[in-house]
Amino acid sequence: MRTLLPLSDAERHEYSDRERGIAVAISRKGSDRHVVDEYLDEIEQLCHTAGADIVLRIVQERERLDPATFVGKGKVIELQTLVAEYGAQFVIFDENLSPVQVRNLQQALGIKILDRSMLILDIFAKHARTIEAKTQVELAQLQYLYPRLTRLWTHLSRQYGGIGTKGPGETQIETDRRLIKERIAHLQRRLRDIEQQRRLQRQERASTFRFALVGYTNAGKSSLFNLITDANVRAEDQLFATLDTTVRRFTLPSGIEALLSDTVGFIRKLPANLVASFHSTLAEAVESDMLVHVADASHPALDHHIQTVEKTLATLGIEWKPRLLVLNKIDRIADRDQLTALREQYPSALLLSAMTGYNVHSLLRRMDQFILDDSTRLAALLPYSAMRELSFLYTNAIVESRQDTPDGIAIIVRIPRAHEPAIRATLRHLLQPVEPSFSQQ
Ligand SMILES: Nc1nc2c(ncn2[C@@H]2O[C@H](COP(=O)(O)OP(=O)(O)OP(=O)(O)O)[C@@H](O)[C@H]2O)c(=O)[nH]1
Ligand SMILES: [Mg+2]
Repeated sequence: MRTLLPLSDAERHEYSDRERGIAVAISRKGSDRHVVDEYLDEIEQLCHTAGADIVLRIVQERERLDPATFVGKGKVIELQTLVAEYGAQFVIFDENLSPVQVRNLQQALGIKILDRSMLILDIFAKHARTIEAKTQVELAQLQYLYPRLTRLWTHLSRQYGGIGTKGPGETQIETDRRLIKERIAHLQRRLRDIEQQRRLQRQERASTFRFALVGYTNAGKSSLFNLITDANVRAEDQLFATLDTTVRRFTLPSGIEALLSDTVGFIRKLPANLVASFHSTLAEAVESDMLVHVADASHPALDHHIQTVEKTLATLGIEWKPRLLVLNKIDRIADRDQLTALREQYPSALLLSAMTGYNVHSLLRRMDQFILDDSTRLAALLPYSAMRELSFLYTNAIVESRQDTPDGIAIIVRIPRAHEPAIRATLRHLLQPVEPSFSQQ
C-alpha cells in the first residue's frame, strides 16, 4: 500500500494525519493461512477507509482463544514492545472481542483497542448521511460499544444530560448507564417513526415491481445502480461507501417501469444484532419482489463473499426470495480458463461489467423475463377521459394490445402477479373479463 515514490506535500500531510495501527489475527490449527491473510487484507482495507494505516500484521497460531486477552499472555507482552517500537496508536483484532478482553488489553497496552465490529461501526458513522442512517449507526454503536467502553463514557453526561442529571448517591458509571439507556430508548422511538413513514411511502408504490441490489461491500452495487437508473450515487473503491438506501424508477426493455434500490453492503463476521439494527435501511431489500445479488468476480474470496451474503439474507429472513446472481467486474478477468471455471461453478449467474456496460442489457432482459414469468393478464375498457388510468397502465404493466373503439380504449395488459391486487384496486370499475383465448398462456 505504501508508495516508494517521494510523497507530495498533500500526501505527506495526509499520512501524518492518519493513525497507525497493528492488526492481529488468530490462525487455528489446520486452517488455511491464505484465508487468514485475506481477512487481514480486508481489515487493512477497512482501516484505510476509516482513515488509518496498518503498519504491522501479527498472526498467532493458537487452538483456543484466551478468554481474558484473546491472544496468549506471551503475545500480549510482545505486543507491548511492538506498540512502542512502531509508534502504534491502536491495535485492531480481526475478531469480535468480549468486553472483558477489551478492558484487559486496554490496560495491558495502554492504547486504543478495536475489533472488527467497532471498526465497521466507525466507518458507518463516517458515511452516514441521512437522519435514518445516523440514528441506526448511533443506536448500533451504543448497543455494541456500551458494555465495552464503560470508562470512556464520562463525557456523556455533558453531551446528553447536562447539569443536574447526576442523581444523589449515583456513581459516574451508573449515571452513564442510565443516560445511555435513555438515549437508546429515544433512538429506538425515532427509528420506529421513520420506519412507519417509510412503510407508508412503500404502500403508495404497491403497484410497482421492486428489485433490490444486495451484495458484499465494494462488489459494485452502486455502480450498477447508477448505470441502470442513470443516477449519481457515490461509487468508490471504499468499503461501505453506501449506507443509505436509494430507490429509483427505471424502465425495462418491455416498457414496464420498475423500482430499483441500492443499499448497504454486507461483510464477514458482522454480528447478527448489528445487521438487525440496520433493519430500516434494509427494508427495501426485505420487501422487494426480487433480489439481484451482485458479487465481485475478480475478488480472490468470491466464494466466501457469496456465502456471507447468503447467510446474511437468511439472518434477515429473506433467503427464500427469488434472486439472480450477477458476477460483476468481469472486465478484470482476462484469463479464459478462469472465465470458464466461473461459468461452470455458477451456471445460472450472469457475468457482466458495470464499468464497461457489458451484458447489462442481458440483466435487464432477465429482470423483464422474471416479471413476465409470473404475470397475469387483465383487460380494461377505458373511457377517453381516463387518461390517468391509461398512463398508470403504461408504466405499471406491459401493454399487449390497444384498440381505440367508439366505447373507449380497449386494452389488454400483462401485470406482475404480485401486484395484481394493487392494480385491480386502482382500475376497479374499468376492468373486463379476459377472453378465454387470452388467459390460456
Ligand atoms: N473494473 C471494474 N470495477 C468496477 C466495476 N463495478 C464497480 N467497480 C469499482 O468497484 C468499486 C466499488 O464500486 P461500488 O459501486 O461503490 O460498490 P458497492 O457495492 O456499492 O460498495 P459499498 O457501497 O461500499 O458496499 C469502485 O471503485 C468501482 O469503480 C466493474 O464492473 N469493473
Ligand atoms: Mg454502494
